[in-house]
Amino acid sequence: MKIKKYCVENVQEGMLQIKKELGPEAVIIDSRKVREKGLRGFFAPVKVEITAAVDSPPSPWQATATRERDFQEQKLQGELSELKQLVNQLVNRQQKQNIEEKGPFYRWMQRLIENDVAPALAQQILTEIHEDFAVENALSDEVIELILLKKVRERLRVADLPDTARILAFVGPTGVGKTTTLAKLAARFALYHNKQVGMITIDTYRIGAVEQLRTYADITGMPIEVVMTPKDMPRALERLADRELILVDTAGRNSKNSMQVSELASFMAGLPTPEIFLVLSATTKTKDLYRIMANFAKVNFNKLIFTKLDETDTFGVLLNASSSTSLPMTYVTTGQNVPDDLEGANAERLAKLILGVEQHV
Ligand SMILES: Nc1nc2c(ncn2[C@@H]2O[C@H](COP(=O)(O)OP(=O)(O)O)[C@@H](O)[C@H]2O)c(=O)[nH]1
Ligand SMILES: [Mg+2]
Repeated sequence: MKIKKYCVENVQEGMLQIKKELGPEAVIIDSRKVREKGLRGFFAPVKVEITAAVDSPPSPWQATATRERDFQEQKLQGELSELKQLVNQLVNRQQKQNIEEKGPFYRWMQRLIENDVAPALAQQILTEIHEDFAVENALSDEVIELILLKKVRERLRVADLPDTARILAFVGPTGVGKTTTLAKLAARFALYHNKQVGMITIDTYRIGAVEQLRTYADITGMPIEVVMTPKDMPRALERLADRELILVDTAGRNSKNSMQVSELASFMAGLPTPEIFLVLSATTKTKDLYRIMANFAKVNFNKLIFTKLDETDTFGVLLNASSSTSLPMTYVTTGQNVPDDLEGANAERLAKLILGVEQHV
């Protein structure tokens, strides 16, 4: 940097001089009024002292280095902004793709799946809503919830027991609550509907299980017949000819054992126009549930009962079962108490449980 002082008559004159000597880049860094020293100065007009500065001109090699640095910097800036643009494009495309993949009803899909509704079924329900009602944004959460409830309700097949039903048989995996449910229904029909109820048990594999129902029959004074082979069935039915309602208990068959299921089917074939309930637990995994339903198909069950609703917080399996078969659900059970913990299947209430709108059984 070059610094120079000028003592001039006035600022304009100074500026001209500075520009001429130091060039147009020069800047004034200070200016003040001064008098010449001595008596002469006292009478002479006041002068102006101006300090001006200018950057010394760069050496040729420095100038080249600076140009090179500027060029590199510019290049880098260019590359950076190109990269930024590219990243933005990628992010936008990814976001768009996510929305397309997940769909506008994604969080409702999550809610259904969290409640154990089979993903394919959840997708199907939401696609229907999407087709009917355009986009999610147009609908409030309350409205979407109502539409979902309606869709779930429609898919849940429920039906009362037909008035004509006389023989009710209970089949299903071991320990789901067949005997308990039978006892609940027997007590209800006898107590609340004044029906003459009889029982048949073909629970020939587990002696204890026969005893379970026999004890119950003894307490209630209901007649019970134990059937050992399909051939014995007509005789048992004959002995219960005066009964308005006959409930048939079966041994918990391992549905993976197809011979046992075939045997069960031959017992069922001996029953005149029976209502055959496949009893399933609400705690069953969906995959197992599909397998159980397929394996018991031979038995020709025509209604479903879900037990142990009190033992789970998610109820999607009820919907999965109901929509994978055209068969209706008739009862659900909600605890071990005989005869209290049993309800007629109510689509409205079950839909609320399945969606998690209602938490408790
Ligand atoms: N928590 C609960 N337990 C149940 C329900 N239904 C049956 N149980 C219990 O499940 C167990 C097996 O029941 P049981 O009727 O013997 O099953 P089965 O082998 O299918 O005849 C027993 O301890 C029952 O008290 C229900 O709805 N909720
Ligand atoms: Mg049993």
